[in-house]
Amino acid sequence: MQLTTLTDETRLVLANLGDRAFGLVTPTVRLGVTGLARAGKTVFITALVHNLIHGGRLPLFKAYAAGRVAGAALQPQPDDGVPRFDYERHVKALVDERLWPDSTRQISELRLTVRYESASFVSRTVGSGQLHLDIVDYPGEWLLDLQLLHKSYADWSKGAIAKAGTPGHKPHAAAWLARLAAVNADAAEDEALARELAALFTGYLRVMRTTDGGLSTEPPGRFLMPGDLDNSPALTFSPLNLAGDGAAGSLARMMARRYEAYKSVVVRPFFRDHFARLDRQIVLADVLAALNAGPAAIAELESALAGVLSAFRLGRSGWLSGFVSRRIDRILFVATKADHLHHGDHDRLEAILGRLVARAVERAKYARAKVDVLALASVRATREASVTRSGETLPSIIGTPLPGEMVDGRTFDGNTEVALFPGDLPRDSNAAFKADTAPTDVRFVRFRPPKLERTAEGLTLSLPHIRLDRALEFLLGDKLA
Ligand SMILES: Nc1nc2c(ncn2[C@@H]2O[C@H](COP(=O)(O)OP(=O)(O)OP(=O)(O)O)[C@@H](O)[C@H]2O)c(=O)[nH]1
Ligand SMILES: [Mg+2]
Repeated sequence: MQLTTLTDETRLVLANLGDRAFGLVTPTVRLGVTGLARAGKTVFITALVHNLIHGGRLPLFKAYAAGRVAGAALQPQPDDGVPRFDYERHVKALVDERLWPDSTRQISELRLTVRYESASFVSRTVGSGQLHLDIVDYPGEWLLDLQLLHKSYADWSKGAIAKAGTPGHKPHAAAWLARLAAVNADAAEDEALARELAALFTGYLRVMRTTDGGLSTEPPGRFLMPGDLDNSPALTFSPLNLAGDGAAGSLARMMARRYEAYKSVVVRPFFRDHFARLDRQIVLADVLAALNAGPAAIAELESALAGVLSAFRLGRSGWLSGFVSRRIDRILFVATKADHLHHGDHDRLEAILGRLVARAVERAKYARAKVDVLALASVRATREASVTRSGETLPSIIGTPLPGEMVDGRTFDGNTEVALFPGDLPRDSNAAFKADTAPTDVRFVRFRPPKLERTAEGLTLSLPHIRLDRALEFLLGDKLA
């Protein structure tokens, strides 16, 4: 996909030149945290910052483990027009109240400055020993819109209506589809009708997001997470059954105009300001939730991620091309919430994720970007134990289920722990993708964040995690060499 206008390109070049100029002072890494709704972006960002600021256990993050990281601190962020990531509130919720953050409703940004000592003598004597890490958090829904950038209104309409007719969608789309069938796209434009269709269409998107584990990935993302654009015309449109391009003044033309406005007012600036300037990317996917919902959800996740990832510029930049346009030179694919499984199953989770993003991995390698795939828990909510049942020893996990979660017919109150055998992922990762297989038999209970131990002095220790340090090493290790 290309950014379509010349001005976009020009602005990007200028922004990147600006970054470079300032970069002469302190090197900066813009890390893209990419993931659909509920994938675990906000928790990941919070855990990353918390571990670096509070001396977390990060043995595989080499510069840090070697004692070369002198400190990390939040600093004023570079973009004045974007709210600050509310790190303190998220930490307080996680650590003090043992609550997960709410779904993100607005964009926010943070800058973490890492002070370090270079491993090489030469850099140590000349190097600045500082690295800025800039990260943006946003509602996962918005990411779905990147697929729209290269789609015309006619193509999008056709695709969306076809999708709504598929078995998993049809029952929920019935009211909207029935109304559409009675609408003549060539009739005169009509604001009341546009509103009615947009409302019915949004209702369908909303139901899809709350059924089957809420894994539906139909854009436009702002219909469900409008941010500050609620009720604006750019958000009041719907696909239509189109005969042709529609005459001037027709409903079809009106809808197409609004669709294009949505792209130029909402999607393109979001992409240009936050994604087109990334240096590195971590792509988070809730593979376990998709596995739990079955092969259709896996297929949906696969195609949504492919659509999203095709929007990014990958590749190692030569000094000249790197000067003109920034490219993503490292990309890490991560299956989040791995603490829901016993560690014996983490390899299988990685294998399934690897299959899911295989095409994106190929593309990245072709562009000579460095790629890795990892199962991770940003915040580890469980511990492991072996439980013996009827003479059989089962690798189990122990955690506190969220209030209202059910395990074996028992409803939990949020204060009681349970030991649970989560089940095994399929040995053969292909099995998860076959349309005729049942959902994977893994028990997926939502746990509360962990209770943190305190030191003798009453200080809380850092948030526990699984392989957050490996992720940090991949994403930042070479920058602190
Ligand atoms: N057990 C466990 N649960 C996690 C972890 N990370 C995320 N979760 C769960 O996943 C939910 C979603 O995580 P968020 O970080 O809010 O996801 P997000 O990608 O920011 O979602 P949006 O803001 O909706 O786009 C949380 O409320 C937790 O229930 C983890 O490391 N371990
Ligand atoms: Mg979030």
